[in-house]
Order: sequence, then structure tokens, then C-alpha cells
Amino acid sequence: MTITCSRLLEKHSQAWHQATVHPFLTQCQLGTIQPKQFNTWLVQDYLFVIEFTRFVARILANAPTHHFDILLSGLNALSDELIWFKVKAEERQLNLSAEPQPTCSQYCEYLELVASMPYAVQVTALWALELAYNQGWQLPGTMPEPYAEFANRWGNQDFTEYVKLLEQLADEALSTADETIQVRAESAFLKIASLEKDFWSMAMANI
Ligand code: MP5
Repeated sequence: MTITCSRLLEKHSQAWHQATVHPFLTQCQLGTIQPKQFNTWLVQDYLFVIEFTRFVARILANAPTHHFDILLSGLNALSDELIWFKVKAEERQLNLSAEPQPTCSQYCEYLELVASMPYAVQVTALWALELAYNQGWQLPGTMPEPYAEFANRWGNQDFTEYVKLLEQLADEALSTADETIQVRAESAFLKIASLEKDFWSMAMANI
């Protein structure tokens, strides 16, 4: 039986729940997150997105031509996002030249590892990573400012549609992948879920 994205979500619902429902996000929604915790997340996420951009570029290099448009639209959005992060950091007077924390580095190193894996594994990891932010920022419901802007960035309908398109790419790649590769894609899904949870916890730990 071929694994699909929706099957992965069903099969590993607990791991996925931990990746997408976290006190960091709940406290943003309640407006009780400490500015230091939020700022830690913001700076570390900027550093993460730089490496993530490189990761998407490497996926594009392996992708079949008919997947180019969607992946290129993702890269285009990343170009805007990196500028947006700089604006947000400036508003908060944050130093973006900070060192990545170990949890951020571990995630970036894992992306580096996935970048040398077969395309079906890469695109499954990409879908999972984007869905984690889409659902994570969407599930708590309307957030107060200044967090509403962040929640909307990843929770908005266009982003939801983009993640659905990524799901189609991943499902298509998985449908022709042999069993060994499908098993590797499942492990990548679980690893992304765990790294997402750790990333939120890293920010919470900075009080
Ligand atoms: C994303 C992110 C989403 N910014 N940070 C982590 C830790 N996971 C996922 O990626 P993007 O490019 O911001 O949509």
C-alpha cells in the first residue's frame, strides 16, 4: 500500500498534535507570551528560514519539471519573508546576527541531511514543515496584536492552498516511490514533527 500525506497524519496523530499544538502558540493567542520568548523565536526562525531557503532550492534541483511552478512560488514567498523578518526584527530592535541555538542548528542540520535524500522524501518533509506552521498558527484561533500578524502570515487561506499543493506533489512522488523510500519519507515526517515541537520549546525556555 502506498503511503500518502493524509495517511501519515492519521497514523501519527499524536506526534503531529505535539508539533502543532504548543504552549508557545496558546500563549500567543492569550497574549501572555513573554516578549523575550517571542523574540527568541523570531530571531531563531529568521536564522532557520535562511537555511530552509537553501533546502527548498535543493529540492527544486531534484524536482520533475511539472513541479517547478509550485516550488518556485514557494521560493519567491521566501524572498519576501526574509525581508519581512528583518522589518519585524528592526521594529523590536533585535539582533539578527545572533548565533543559532542548538535546537535551531539541529533542525538546519537535519534539512541538510534530507537534501541528499530521494525527491519523494524531500518533498514529503517540505510539505510537513509547511503544514506544521500553517496548522500551528491557525489552530489557536484569532490572536491579539502583535501576534495576529504572525498568525496570519502562516495561517492565511493562500498559505493553506500552497500547503495543499505541496501535499499533491508529495503524494504524487510517493505514489511511484519504492517501499524503502516510502519508509524513509515516513521517518522524515516523524522527525520534522519532533523538530517542530522542539523549536517551540526552545523559544519557551528563554525566559
Ligand atoms: C516554518 C518556519 C515555515 N518558518 N519555521 C519552522 C521552525 N518551521 C516551519 O516555513 P516558512 O518558509 O516560514 O513558511
